[in-house]
Parts: sequence; structure tokens; C-alpha cells
Amino acid sequence: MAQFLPRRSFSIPSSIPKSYFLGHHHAAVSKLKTVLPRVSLVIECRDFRLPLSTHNPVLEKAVIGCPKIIVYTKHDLGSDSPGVRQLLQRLHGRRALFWDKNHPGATASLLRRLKETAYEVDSITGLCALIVGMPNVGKSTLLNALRKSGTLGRKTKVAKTGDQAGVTRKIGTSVRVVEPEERGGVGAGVYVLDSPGVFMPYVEDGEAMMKISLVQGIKKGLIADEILADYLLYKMNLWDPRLYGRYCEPTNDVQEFLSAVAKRDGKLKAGGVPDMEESAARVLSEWRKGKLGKYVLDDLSDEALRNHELMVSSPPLSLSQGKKAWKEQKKEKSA
Ligand SMILES: Nc1nc2c(ncn2[C@@H]2O[C@H](COP(=O)(O)OP(=O)(O)OP(=O)(O)O)[C@@H](O)[C@H]2O)c(=O)[nH]1
Ligand SMILES: [Mg+2]
Repeated sequence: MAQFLPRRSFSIPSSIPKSYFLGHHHAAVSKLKTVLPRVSLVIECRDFRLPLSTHNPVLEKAVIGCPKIIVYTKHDLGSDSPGVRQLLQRLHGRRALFWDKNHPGATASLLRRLKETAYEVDSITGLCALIVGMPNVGKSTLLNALRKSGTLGRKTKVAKTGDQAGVTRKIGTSVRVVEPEERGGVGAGVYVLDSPGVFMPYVEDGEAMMKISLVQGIKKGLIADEILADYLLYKMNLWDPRLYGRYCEPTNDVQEFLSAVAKRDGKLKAGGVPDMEESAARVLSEWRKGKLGKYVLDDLSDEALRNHELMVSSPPLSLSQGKKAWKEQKKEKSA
């Protein structure tokens, strides 16, 4: 049999949107600036599968000057990529932490870091930390985990979570995650503020938009599932085509792949015709659960890191330009 050759590049459809900068994202950035004076530490969450694409220059700028730690969330879903954790650790040093919701040790490490900072800050009102990040990266889940682990006995879920972008809409009130000293805790206690996910005003790179959509950082349907499934097939072929070996032999043809998924997982329409839409949705759902490999999607070569730094230091659009671009994009779609 001829050796299988994966596609070396993926042609980005022109229909891919370049923005998802909603009104509440803009409002959240303004609000962040007003709460910042009482914040001593920013906890910036980025999705471990997208260490660069979920690093938002707008947030970087909004919290500038405040000490920050970077929490790479959903570490469990990127654990098959060798060396990434070490690379990020080298880039950020002690500022980076790797976290997943099913690993209590990771929450305990972050709590330790918060307590250390509370001792250093030694404020009579306690330490106030602010969680920021792109939509759906796991900010509210992190807050709930900190609360559960840090305040023994208080198991109530304090923040709403969900597997789509835009679950948290407002900066709420701060939540105690470490009790004050007189109750066996630290200093005057540690408090954490959750915030809504904030998107970037403009994403020049269509591939980055597809990656963000794969991890559900933008609204479902903005990019068709079949396009995302094709992109995922392209990536799986570069990682290891055996990842989907339960469905079919290695292929670069998304129709062939989705037909095989339909047959195996019963996604068939009347007359046994494969339901491509349902099959694409199934593929995405399996991947999001880590059942088609747990790989980091971003390219982390030296060149990609350099380009990313350039983009962060001079982003393509300002906030108001971003808002305008989003409105125009929506108008074009509905025309
Ligand atoms: N596998 C895995 N899933 C996670 C982890 N953390 C969060 N999730 C899931 O990711 C989804 C999003 O979590 P949220 O906490 O609502 O994300 P968010 O950043 O607050 O989202 P917005 O408020 O919409 O910006 C939920 O379905 C969580 O269960 C993790 O460490 N591992
Ligand atoms: Mg949230």
C-alpha cells in the first residue's frame, strides 16, 4: 500500500469570521479598569491547548502594572504534546501554573501561591485577586475549585459554568477562597473576583479563529462544524492518523472520514445516508472530551513565538475599531 501523506497546509475558507468582539466584552474591559485599584494579583487563564491563541492583548493592556500569574487551564486535554509545559515554564518561569479541574493538587498549588501573596501584600482588607481570560477557558470553574478547596466545608458552587462562550456576563462580587486568620486562614483572607471572558477585537489569522472555535471560544455555528472537522482531520493527520483508526484508514478527505464516523456511530439519515452534519458534531464532541488525542493546537516554534509577541505588542485593531469591525461583519452576513 502507498504510504499515506498528510496535507502540509490547510486552505482557510474565506467565510471564516475575523472577530467576535461583543458589546459585553467591551463593557467588561471598561469595568476591569474600575475594579483594578483594589486588586493585588491578576490570575490570567489561557487554554493549555492554545497557549498563544488564547493570550489576549486587550487583557494584557487592561491589567498592565498589576502583578500577574498565568494559569494554563484544561491541562488534561493537552497532555499528549511533549515538551509544551517545559517550554511555557521556561518562557514564564514561576509566573506560570498548569491546572485542570480534575486534579486537586493543581488547585492546592494555586491556593498556596495566593496565600504567599496575601502574606506579602498584608492588607487589612485581605488579598483580592482577579481572574481574567478569553471566553470559555475555565475561569469560573477555577473560581469554584479554589472556593471548594480553600474554604473547607463550603462546597457551594459560586459561579455558573458551561461549555460555551459567554456564560459569565458581569464582574460579580468577590468570593472568599481562604478564610481570615481568626478562622484558621491567612491574614484578612483571600478573595477572588471572576470576570466575563473577553475576546480580541480582531483576529487576523483565520487559522487562529478555527482553533478558538474548536475549543468553543466563540459561539457555536459561527464556523460550520464540517469545516472544523476538516481542520481537525488535517491536524490529526499531522499528529498521528491512528488517532481516528477506529473509524477508518488514514485519509485527507473529510467526506470519507465523516461517512466512516456516520457508519460506525450510527449518524445516518433515512435510507442509510450518512448525516455529515451530525457526524461532524460527533467528531468535535469526541475531540473536546480528549477522545481523539490530547494535543496542543498552537505552533510553538521560535518563529511563531516571535510573531505572537509582535502581535501582542502592536495588535491589529483598537477596541473601538474592533467593535466597528464586528458590527460590519454582522451586517455583511445578514445582507
Ligand atoms: N476537561 C476540562 N474541562 C474544563 C476544565 N476547566 C473547565 N472546563 C470546562 O470548560 C467549560 C467552560 O468552563 P467555564 O468555567 O464556564 O469557563 P469560563 O472561562 O468561565 O467561560 P465564560 O464565562 O463563558 O467566559 C466547562 O464545560 C467546564 O466544565 C479543565 O481543567 N478540564
Ligand atoms: Mg465564566
